[in-house]
Amino acid sequence: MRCIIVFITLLIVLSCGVVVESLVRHYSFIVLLKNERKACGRKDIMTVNGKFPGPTLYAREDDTVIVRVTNRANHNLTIHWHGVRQLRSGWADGPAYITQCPIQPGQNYVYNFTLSSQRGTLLWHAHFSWIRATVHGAIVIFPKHGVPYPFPHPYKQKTIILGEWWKSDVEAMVNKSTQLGQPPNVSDAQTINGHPGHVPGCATKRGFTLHVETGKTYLLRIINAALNEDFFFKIASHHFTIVEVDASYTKPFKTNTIFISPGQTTNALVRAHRPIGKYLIAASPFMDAPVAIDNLTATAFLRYKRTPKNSPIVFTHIPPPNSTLLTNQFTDSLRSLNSEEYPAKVPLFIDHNLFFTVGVGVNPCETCVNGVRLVAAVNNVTFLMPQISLLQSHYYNIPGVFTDDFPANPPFVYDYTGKPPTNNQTSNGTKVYRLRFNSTVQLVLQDTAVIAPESHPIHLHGFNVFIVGTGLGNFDPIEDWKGFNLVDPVERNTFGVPNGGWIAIRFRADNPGVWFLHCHLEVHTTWGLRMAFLVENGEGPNESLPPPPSDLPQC
Ligand SMILES: *[C@@H]1O[C@H](CO)[C@@H](O)[C@H](O)[C@H]1NC(C)=O
Ligand SMILES: *[C@@H]1O[C@H](CO)[C@@H](O)[C@H](O)[C@H]1NC(C)=O
Ligand SMILES: *[C@@H]1O[C@H](CO)[C@@H](O)[C@H](O)[C@H]1NC(C)=O
Ligand SMILES: *[C@@H]1O[C@H](CO)[C@@H](O)[C@H](O)[C@H]1NC(C)=O
Ligand SMILES: *[C@@H]1O[C@H](CO)[C@@H](O)[C@H](O)[C@H]1NC(C)=O
Ligand SMILES: *[C@@H]1O[C@H](CO)[C@@H](O)[C@H](O)[C@H]1NC(C)=O
Ligand SMILES: *[C@@H]1O[C@H](CO)[C@@H](O)[C@H](O)[C@H]1NC(C)=O
Ligand SMILES: *[C@@H]1O[C@H](CO)[C@@H](O)[C@H](O)[C@H]1NC(C)=O
Ligand SMILES: *[C@@H]1O[C@H](CO)[C@@H](O)[C@H](O)[C@H]1NC(C)=O
Ligand SMILES: *[C@@H]1O[C@H](CO)[C@@H](O)[C@H](O)[C@H]1NC(C)=O
Ligand SMILES: *[C@@H]1O[C@H](CO)[C@@H](O)[C@H](O)[C@H]1NC(C)=O
Ligand SMILES: [Cu+2]
Repeated sequence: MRCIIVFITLLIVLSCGVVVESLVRHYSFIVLLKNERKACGRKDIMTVNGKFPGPTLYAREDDTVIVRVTNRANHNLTIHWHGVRQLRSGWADGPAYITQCPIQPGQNYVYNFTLSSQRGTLLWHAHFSWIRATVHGAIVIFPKHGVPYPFPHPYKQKTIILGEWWKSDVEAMVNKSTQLGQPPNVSDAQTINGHPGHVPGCATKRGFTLHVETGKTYLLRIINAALNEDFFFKIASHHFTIVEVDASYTKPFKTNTIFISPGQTTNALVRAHRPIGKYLIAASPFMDAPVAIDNLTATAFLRYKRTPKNSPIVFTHIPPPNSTLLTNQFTDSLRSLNSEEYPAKVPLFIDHNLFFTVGVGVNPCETCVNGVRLVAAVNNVTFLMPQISLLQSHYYNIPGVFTDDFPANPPFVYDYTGKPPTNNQTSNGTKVYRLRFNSTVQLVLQDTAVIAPESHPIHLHGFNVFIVGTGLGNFDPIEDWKGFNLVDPVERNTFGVPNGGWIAIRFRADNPGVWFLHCHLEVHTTWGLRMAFLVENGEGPNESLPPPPSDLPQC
């Protein structure tokens, strides 16, 4: 016993002596028009520091990160730190017209935030229009000094960013489709770390290669930075041990197929235990609704050290896009680690019991192609972007920007997934739902069959949520509630509403500010599948939003 105490004391002394304080890490992001790699016949793309994908932001848990963003491109933009809790730093969250006005061409803004009690993989991306198509990158948060991973320490770590590629100018394309009221074009290729692999008319000189050594274990930090594509991710003849999603540790489980939606991250251990050789890595799309997708598969290779040149490639079966079963197998296997060190603090008593329908609709539009415009809505409200940010309007009490009457339930009850009403129009507004500081929320998100049912990866800013239940058909508030997992549900910031089904989440509103909730398929966000929560201040400065930084962009 004495030994252990001495040992523990030593550790404390050691760690106190070496590193006590967290660091402040400075980054400079210069957004410009540049193409370091002329893939797929496209000239200048908007990038950060000339890189696609952009630079990785490395930090440790509890570090403060300062990123000076300089806009040298020809478009308004903002940067969002996707999944960073932003405790009392809502001014640094980033979504345009929600927490800040855009950084206009020629302007700067310094994002200043602390990575409180978070470790794992997240991503950053532009949060204005569709600019995140090429303006995105990884956030890697290491555990505090001396704190091990709750899984075997990997030999090496690699970041894998999945994305999409358009041959034409994405902003011009989305602008046009909005004017016409039509669906925007799908991408021309998918990418793995910026490379599409073997795509006709789209070949890059090099592809991405994951170099491995026999017998070693690698930690892959996989990020879906695509605008509109859910992905299956596979490595031929190898399996993954999933250990973390969205910067929350999970109970480890084995799978040979990862399912990952836009905005989600997955950490997986891969052991190089096969004969030396070259193995296919594939990112292929998932879509189980009658919706056009880019159905190409991005490819890369895992290559063992000492693999002979021209050695044959080991291939893998690519799941068909409509493999719903595979997505369910993956998401149903996810559980919080829920250990002593990393407990799952699921709210057990609920203050706000909310039920939101999510789906698409069709509104009249005189100037559009068929006289109609495709829209999307939450509780039948198509969210209209305000002219100045909601957070500024809230903080300075500027009237007329938003109303706080976002409905807790849809306007009327119907058979959401079975027989939708014949009227497929939506209402609109800039509405928020108000929450008291530290109140608890249960939110059931219900897909609708208006036009057609479809899955929606929903992202909530400012919080992690627990996924306590999910199912097909219409949510039954009596029966379905009984099956909720309140012990070790997975904790995420981006969660999928299944096609023709529902998902139930819980969170504690312990972060004052205005927090965006939206579909992370950019096409649906653009159509209006978005709303915001306004979390009031609590007592004293520790529970209140501080004043904005002096360089906050103005509209
Ligand atoms: C970042 O914010 C902290 C307070 O939250 C402040 O003390 C510090 O000066 C800020 N740093 C910069 C570079 O703005
Ligand atoms: C969108 O199109 C309109 C009309 O053609 C044009 O005035 C505007 O500059 C375009 N905006 C962008 C961001 O391309
Ligand atoms: C969409 O794709 C079609 C066919 O690939 C192309 O002709 C059209 O110009 C694209 N539209 C826009 C707005 O880029
Ligand atoms: C992929 O999409 C194209 C165009 O929409 C279609 O012609 C093709 O059959 C699709 N391929 C697969 C494998 O679904
Ligand atoms: C998936 O699509 C294929 C080809 O369109 C079809 O034959 C198959 O029945 C579909 N599978 C499911 C589960 O819907
Ligand atoms: C929307 O509803 C109208 C009226 O019921 C119907 O005519 C139209 O076909 C519907 N549109 C779609 C895309 O389903
Ligand atoms: C949505 O709102 C529109 C406009 O108010 C209304 O006509 C329609 O019936 C509503 N639909 C649903 C499903 O609530
Ligand atoms: C919002 O709804 C009103 C009332 O239905 C309608 O007149 C207006 O055109 C809509 N605005 C937009 C941008 O859809
Ligand atoms: C929030 O509420 C919980 C449960 O009532 C309580 O334990 C906790 O101390 C509260 N936190 C704050 C910051 O008030
Ligand atoms: C605010 O938080 C700091 C640091 O956690 C703590 O030292 C201080 O006592 C708190 N102040 C109040 C008023 O709760
Ligand atoms: C850029 O943002 C400013 C401030 O909101 C706005 O006035 C301007 O119209 C925006 N420009 C474009 C091209 O969206
Ligand atoms: Cu969606």
